[in-house]
Amino acid sequence: MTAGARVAGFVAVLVLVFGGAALAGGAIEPHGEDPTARPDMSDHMTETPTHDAPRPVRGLAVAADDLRVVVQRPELRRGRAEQLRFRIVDAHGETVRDFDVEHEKRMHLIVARRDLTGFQHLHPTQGADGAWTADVRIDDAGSYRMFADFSHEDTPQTLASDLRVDGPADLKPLPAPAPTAVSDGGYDVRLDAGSARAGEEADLRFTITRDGKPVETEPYLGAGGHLVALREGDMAFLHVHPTGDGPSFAATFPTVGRYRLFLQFQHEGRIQTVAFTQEVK
Ligand SMILES: [Cu+2]
Repeated sequence: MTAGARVAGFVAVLVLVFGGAALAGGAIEPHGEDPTARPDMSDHMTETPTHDAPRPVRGLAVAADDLRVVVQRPELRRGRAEQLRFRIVDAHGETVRDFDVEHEKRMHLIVARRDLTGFQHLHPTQGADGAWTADVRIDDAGSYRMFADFSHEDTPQTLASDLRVDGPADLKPLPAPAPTAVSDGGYDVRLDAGSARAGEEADLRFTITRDGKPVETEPYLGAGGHLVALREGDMAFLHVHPTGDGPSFAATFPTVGRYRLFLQFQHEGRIQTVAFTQEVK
């Protein structure tokens, strides 16, 4: 299979997954090598995709652009300190060793359960053989996704694979959308997402207070905060980028539906994590 055919196939699968909702919302779809793979989308594009534009949706596949994530042992024991080990391999199965620094790290690892709970953001270390290792502890059983988020040859990639944590899983429904949430360290966070509409860039602004007093975040990974957005239903991983100095971000939600936003920020040297459900019309 040629690289072009592979990418076109990947795009075709995404178009099937998003289906009519994407068309109705005028969503920007990931770019492909072959624009004829989705000729009926062209009228609905809000901007012309280029090879340099980040894909608005990533993380649905173990492989893209001739790169693949290989997890050494995807079964993890519950409630134990485990080592999660994985490699990025190229089309020949060779381990990729060179990664670009993005957000101050060469590899970002996101782990979350299928019900969008249990979010973790880790920074694995690379061994001499090119493999990445992260210390991880997962306390709740269930099916998890791991996202390897990196940039290789100036192209951002998010490759994802399943992890299994054995035991009875107590799956949770997605919390209803709410403008405020409390971080794991007790900070009150308010989200102003404006009118988040499918296919349009949304301006996501977070206001953080503690005991009623405004909190100024410290730089974290080279920005005012770090945001991961996952779509309900398939855990599509959205491209989000920071805007300005504070915890504010631009994100294009590709379709209507619900998304879980995981904001991380730093204050007094500690990382806080807080999650929101965002409805997109
Ligand atoms: Cu990271």
